[in-house]
Amino acid sequence: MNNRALALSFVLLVACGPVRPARAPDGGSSPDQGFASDSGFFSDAAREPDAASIEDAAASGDAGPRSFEAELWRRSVIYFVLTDRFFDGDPSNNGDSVCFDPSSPTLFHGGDFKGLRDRLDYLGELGVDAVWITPVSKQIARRGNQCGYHGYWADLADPDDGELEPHLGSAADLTELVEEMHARNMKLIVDLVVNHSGHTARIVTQHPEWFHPREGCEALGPPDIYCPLSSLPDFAQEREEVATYLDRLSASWMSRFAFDGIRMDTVKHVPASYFADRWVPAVLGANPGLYLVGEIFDEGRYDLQLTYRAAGFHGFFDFPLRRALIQALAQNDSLDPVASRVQEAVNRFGIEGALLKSTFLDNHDVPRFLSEFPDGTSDDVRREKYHLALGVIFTTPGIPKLNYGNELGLGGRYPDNRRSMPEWAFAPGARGGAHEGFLPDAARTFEFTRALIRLRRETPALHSGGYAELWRPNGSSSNVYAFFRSRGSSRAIVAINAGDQPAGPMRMPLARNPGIGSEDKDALLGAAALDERLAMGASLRIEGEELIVTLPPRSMEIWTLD
Ligand SMILES: [Ca+2]
Ligand SMILES: [Ca+2]
Repeated sequence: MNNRALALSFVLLVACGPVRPARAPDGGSSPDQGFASDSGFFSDAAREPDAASIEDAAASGDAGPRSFEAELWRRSVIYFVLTDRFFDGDPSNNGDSVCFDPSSPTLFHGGDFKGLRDRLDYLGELGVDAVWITPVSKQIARRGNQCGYHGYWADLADPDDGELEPHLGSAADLTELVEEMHARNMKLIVDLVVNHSGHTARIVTQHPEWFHPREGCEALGPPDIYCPLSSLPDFAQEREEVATYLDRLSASWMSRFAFDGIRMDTVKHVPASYFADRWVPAVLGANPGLYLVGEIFDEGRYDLQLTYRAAGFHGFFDFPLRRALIQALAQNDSLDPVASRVQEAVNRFGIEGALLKSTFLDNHDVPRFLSEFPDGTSDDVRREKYHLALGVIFTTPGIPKLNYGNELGLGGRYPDNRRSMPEWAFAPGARGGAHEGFLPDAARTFEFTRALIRLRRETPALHSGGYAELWRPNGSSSNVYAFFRSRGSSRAIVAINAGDQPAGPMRMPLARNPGIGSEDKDALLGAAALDERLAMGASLRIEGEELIVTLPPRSMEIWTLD
């Protein structure tokens, strides 16, 4: 295991209130138009998710590669790649200077399917086993100073021509990528968009009536759904011919390429009924084994996630937990909101549902986590707290998702949050020292991330276990959060001290914790010792019917028993 002992320093962070993110222009938006988040549509139709019915439907459907395997996905760690910004494996597809300029943040940089395939060894070294790539559809022509390097401006046509974005490579390149990943037991998640097309897509001219009007869209229903997002042509999924077109287009991608999952863009801007009645059956009909994970950019609550889970998605990126982690760890606040979000997700999705949501720190639509710290925060403190945030996403219920560069301590706000992966990243000997925009000595963060990935993979309690809170700050001066997880005979205790002072000894009730089953209690109370997995200087012993825990400042520990 990783034996990193964090340096103890006592620099006090400047407390800073939570800041609402200005969503980076992605997903198709242009830089002068931010996303409206958290607004609008609220459904009281939320009900307990029914993952079993999806599996049953898949199992009884037409022959497909395989049915959905929850266990396979729970064990996974997802790595997100903005394909154009990862690695240029084929300069011959870079095209001319109209859209290609690695010095411009809004044009193509050259990354492609072949480049990702060339760098799978790197992902293997890190230990991730699933990759989410940005959309692969052909993009519209240059618009102002921008081209669709991000993939969210599809140049769709009727009939669908299924064209791939040439900068990313050919169909053969994509097939080779999928095959190589499968040969390495890796899974590929592709990004799809059914909310909108690119601004000047051919289909907009062919069928103007297939899109919601810009004027008067509010009268049609919730503006989040019926009004164009950042002025992008907004599909009217309520029209039969539009639904049919989008169903076929999506199913066609699944039939042509052996993708393992779909990341659906801008979910909350599309009616849940469209996903439930049309889209989910269409894509699962093409491949019943798909993991369906959606983007619901709502940091304030889980209500929409419940609504869309009921429509057939397996999971969503956990934006509320991400916001709580920024508050608690980047902005020196209490861990209480983190504990609250984790518990809330377990309560509302059920543990099986919570295990299939995706935990993460940042993505291409938001500032990178490391840019959320107050100015003047030392690199050591940023690293320590950032490692704690990574620790939370790898140990609380959910599938961790890394954003390319997270594992090297990459910071940045738009457009720098989408900068290209540097070539030194791929050379283990070059990761030390100082690199502009990254935490100093990126190798330390790489090794810590790698250790978390390995520990999670070999510990069923962490990837597939139940959850019981042991401790939260509850307004006290000790900023400590601790929890217990178990799956069969695999058991783990995780404790985090986000405070700048040592914590403990803290006496955490074990025997009278109502969330822990009697078998687990007996196993813990009868254990001679637990295995300390991170070696960060903490201690744990079981005395009477309590856990006695001490933690150094800004540290965490994972103890296991099996
Ligand atoms: Ca290229
Ligand atoms: Ca819409």
